[in-house]
Amino acid sequence: MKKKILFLIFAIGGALLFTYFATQNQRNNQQLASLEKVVDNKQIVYSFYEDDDLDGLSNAEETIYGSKPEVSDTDGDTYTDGDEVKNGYDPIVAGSARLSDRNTQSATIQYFSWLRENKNILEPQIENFLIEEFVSSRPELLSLEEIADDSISVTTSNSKELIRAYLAEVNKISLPEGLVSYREIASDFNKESYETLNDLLGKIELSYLDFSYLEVPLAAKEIQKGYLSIIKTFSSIFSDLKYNKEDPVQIEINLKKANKLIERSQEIERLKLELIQKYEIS
Ligand SMILES: [Ca+2]
Ligand SMILES: [Ca+2]
Repeated sequence: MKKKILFLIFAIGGALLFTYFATQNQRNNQQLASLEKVVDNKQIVYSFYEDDDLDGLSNAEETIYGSKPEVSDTDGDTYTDGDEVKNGYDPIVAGSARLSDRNTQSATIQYFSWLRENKNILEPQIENFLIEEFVSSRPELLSLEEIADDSISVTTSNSKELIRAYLAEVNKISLPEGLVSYREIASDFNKESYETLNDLLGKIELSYLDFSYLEVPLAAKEIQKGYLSIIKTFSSIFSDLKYNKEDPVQIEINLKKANKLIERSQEIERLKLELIQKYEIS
C-alpha cells in the first residue's frame, strides 16, 4: 500500500462537508416574513403578518400547526385556532387535546411554545438570535446520530495489515460531490428538489453500506462509529428538507448541527492520524 493513499484527506472530511453547508452565515439574522408551499400544484405564500380568518394565528403559523388559514375554528370545538394555540391546546383536535400530546412535534412548534412560555412572545417570529437561545436551552436538538456499540462488528485483531487495509478501504468511500448546497435547496424547494434530494439520499445510503461491509479492526472501532454517525446525520439533515415549509426552525437547527458535523469529521481525521502513528503504518 502506498503511503500517499493513507494520507489523502478522506472524502467525508470537513472540507467536503463544508461545501454543502458553506452559505450558512450569509443569511444569519434574517427574519422570515412568509412561508411558501405548493398546494394543488400552485405556489401559495403564507404570511406571518396576515391572518385571513382573524383567529389570532397568522396564515404562516396555521401552516405550521396544520390548521386551516381560512377557517377560524379548524376542529369545530368552538374555540378559535389562535386561542387554542395560545393556551397550549391543539387546534386540529377537538376537545382538550394539548399541543404537547402530539406524538411528534416539529421543531418549529416546540420553538413557538418555548417563545410563549419563556419569552412571553405570543406572536412568534422566526429570528436567528431567538433560535440560538432556544437551541442552547435544548442541546439535544443538535445531537448527532448515535451508533450503538453492538451494531458494529469488529475483529479482535489489531494487526498492522488489517489496519492498513481498513484505512485504505475507508479512503475509497466518498460522499457524492458537486451537488447544490443545503441552503440553496432549502430556500427554493420545488418539484425538482425532490429528485435532487432523493438522488443524494440514495448515494448517501450507498456510502453507508460501503462502510457497513468493511472489516473493522478493534483499534479502529471509534473511527468506524464516527464515520457511520457522520453519514447518518448527514442523511437525516437532508431528509428533513422535505418538511422545510412546515418546519422552518428545523432547517436553522440543521445548519447549526452541520457545524458540529464538520467538527466531528475533523476529530475523526485526528483519530485516524493517531492510529497511523501508533501502528507505524506507512
Ligand atoms: Ca388565521
Ligand atoms: Ca378549535
